Amino acid sequence: MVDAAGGETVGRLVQSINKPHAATFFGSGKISELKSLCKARDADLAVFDEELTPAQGRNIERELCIRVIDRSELILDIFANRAKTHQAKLQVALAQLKYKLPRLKRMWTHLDRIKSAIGARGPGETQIESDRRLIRDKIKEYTEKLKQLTKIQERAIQQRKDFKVSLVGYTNAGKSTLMRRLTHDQDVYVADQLFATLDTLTRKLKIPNVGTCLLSDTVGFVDKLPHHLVSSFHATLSEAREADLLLHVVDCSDPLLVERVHTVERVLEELDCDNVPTLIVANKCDCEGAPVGLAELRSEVGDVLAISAATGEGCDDLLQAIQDDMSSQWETIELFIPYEEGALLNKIKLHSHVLKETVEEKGILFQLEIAPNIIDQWNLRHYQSTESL
Ligand SMILES: Nc1nc2c(ncn2[C@@H]2O[C@H](COP(=O)(O)OP(=O)(O)OP(=O)(O)O)[C@@H](O)[C@H]2O)c(=O)[nH]1
Ligand SMILES: [Mg+2]
Repeated sequence: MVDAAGGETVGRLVQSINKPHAATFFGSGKISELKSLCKARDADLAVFDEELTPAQGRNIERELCIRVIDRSELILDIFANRAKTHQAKLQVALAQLKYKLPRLKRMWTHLDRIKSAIGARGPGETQIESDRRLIRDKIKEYTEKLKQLTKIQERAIQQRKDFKVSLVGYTNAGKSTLMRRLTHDQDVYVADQLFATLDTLTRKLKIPNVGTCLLSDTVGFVDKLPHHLVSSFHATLSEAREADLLLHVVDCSDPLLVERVHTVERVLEELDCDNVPTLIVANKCDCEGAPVGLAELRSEVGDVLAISAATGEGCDDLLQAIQDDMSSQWETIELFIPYEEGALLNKIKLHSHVLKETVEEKGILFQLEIAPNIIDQWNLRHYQSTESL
């Protein structure tokens, strides 16, 4: 993950501990070992793959004499670098401010030293207070802005009449590649990097026999995603929350795929998306380790759809599954369409399952199954037969 932030890993130290040391996370022996390693490899930065408390960060930094960051800060940094749109930037900035607030003291430790030298509560203290106030004001402002954006976005999504499908999943699982494959849109950004996609992208997708749906590609999740970031991304993930169907894309060549699936499920729950019908799509079936992963996934979550977004294998079955899901939500309705509405007659036949067709003097009486969104879109209630079902 350090590479994703533009850094180069020069050394690694692992220790399994049941309970982290309250003051320095690792015990003093391990911290000395880490200090020597940092010196020997001339490291500029130490990254902890866990969240450190503000005090731990401060203490370790004092011991190592180099900058120390934790997993959350690293993830926030990657997100900050990738954010392109106003909304994504605002979301990351908000998460960074919330992260920073309890850690401000650490940034003022140099003033602490001066303070002790002159023996008084120096300017550092007041500066921290005013910085804290400034950050709190900004957090309030950004939260308000994001709330507005979320509202606008949710309203816009709810107004879309089409069936909505969202791609969700762990970062690098192949969501954007699948989006590209299904929509034939070469502009979808695909990359072998963490968090390649930060902004939701929505495209129309034709589904044979049942009309169009809206397919959205969303930001990928990761283990121990900073909590502030998850809450900030509420707006970006409106698409997933408002979806009629979620496609949970899993990289079945990933040895940690079962953990990844649970991570994604946990984040979806946090984002109130856990009530949306979900289909697990096992991607990267063309890869070497895929059969083992696929078997493991099946024993964990039951039957899944195996595909390869790269080669296209299984994608027709996926379209069929979307089609089945769309049509399972169809409504049975009886409509009387007069002959003068010839164009509508043809359109209806094309986008519904006609159960019964009775030719009458002035038009045709249909009993059919059709998507609720099409009924609204074409104002079909207007043609509903009085004896309708
Ligand atoms: N072999 C193989 N590679 C794939 C497949 N699907 C995607 N990839 C590769 O996996 C990497 C990640 O693909 P993306 O589509 O960017 O993944 P993503 O899920 O959108 O990732 P984020 O946007 O970071 O969440 C890229 O290098 C893709 O080329 C597949 O079916 N088979
Ligand atoms: Mg992507």
